[in-house]
Amino acid sequence: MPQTILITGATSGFGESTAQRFASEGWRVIITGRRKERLAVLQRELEGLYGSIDAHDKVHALHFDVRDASAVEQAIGGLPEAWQRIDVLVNNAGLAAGLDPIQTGDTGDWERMIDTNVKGLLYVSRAIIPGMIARGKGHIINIGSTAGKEVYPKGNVYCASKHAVDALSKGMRQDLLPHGIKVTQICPGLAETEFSLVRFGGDEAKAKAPYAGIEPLRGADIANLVHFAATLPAHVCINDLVVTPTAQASSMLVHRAG
Ligand code: NDP
Ligand code: 8X3
Repeated sequence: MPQTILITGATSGFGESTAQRFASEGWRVIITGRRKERLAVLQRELEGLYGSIDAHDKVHALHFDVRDASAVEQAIGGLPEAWQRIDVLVNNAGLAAGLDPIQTGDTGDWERMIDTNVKGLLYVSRAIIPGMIARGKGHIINIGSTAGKEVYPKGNVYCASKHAVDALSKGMRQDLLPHGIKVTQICPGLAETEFSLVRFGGDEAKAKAPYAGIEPLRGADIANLVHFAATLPAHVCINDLVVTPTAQASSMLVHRAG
């Protein structure tokens, strides 16, 4: 029986690339996100990767907002029996909203980031962990950030939310230790996805600026690392993995061409 992976935020960026990577390796993939249309398109695309007549059993789409605790519970609790055994959970859904000094930050942006990046990750994990405990096996892969390792100017609340992911990854590893569940955190630096477009409210010029003059990370780079971490022998667990473009030494130290 192939293994099953559930990926939050599979409608773009790291999550979409991770779904493509695991589907192309024959895993059963549960894709989730808020954008229903994109989920439907991705589901069809992924089903095409299996090249077999039973592709319809290989991809399952769940449509929910990770900020809505009862929607999370209903979606995951209501999974058909054949999809309830989740071997790997990738807590990837997340965002930055705005880049403002603390004194002028938008409180709505703060709530979106904390509710998605911290509370959403908790709700999804809470819904999936009991099944992993019952089976004595599982792997949780949290997508943190270099912003969870150091704070940069105007990054305040986004950085705080990713520092929370760092703490929760450690806390999960401690609490789940007796249950044989692996917990890995992957912390990327600058990566060109829809992340900056979301952060800057759709302003394309502002969204391109962080990646100017460098070769940023791409979704496929992170998907490779998720796959690597998820396919190590049972006795080996990567705890924490920080990955940046070669042109980046820290949040504020980036070597740009030109
Ligand atoms: P994208 O914007 O490309 O993807 C974000 C994904 O999260 C989308 O699929 C989106 O789906 C989903 N998402 C956002 N909010 C919600 C929500 N409330 N409920 C459900 N799904 C949600 O960005 P990335 O791929 O770059 O980001 C993925 C993760 O990686 C985030 O946690 C981000 O903080 C982190 N990260 C990103 C880095 C970067 O430089 N790009 C670097 C380090 C970490 P939908 O809108 O359909 O719901
Ligand atoms: C995303 C990396 O540096 O844009 O988490 O905050 S950064």
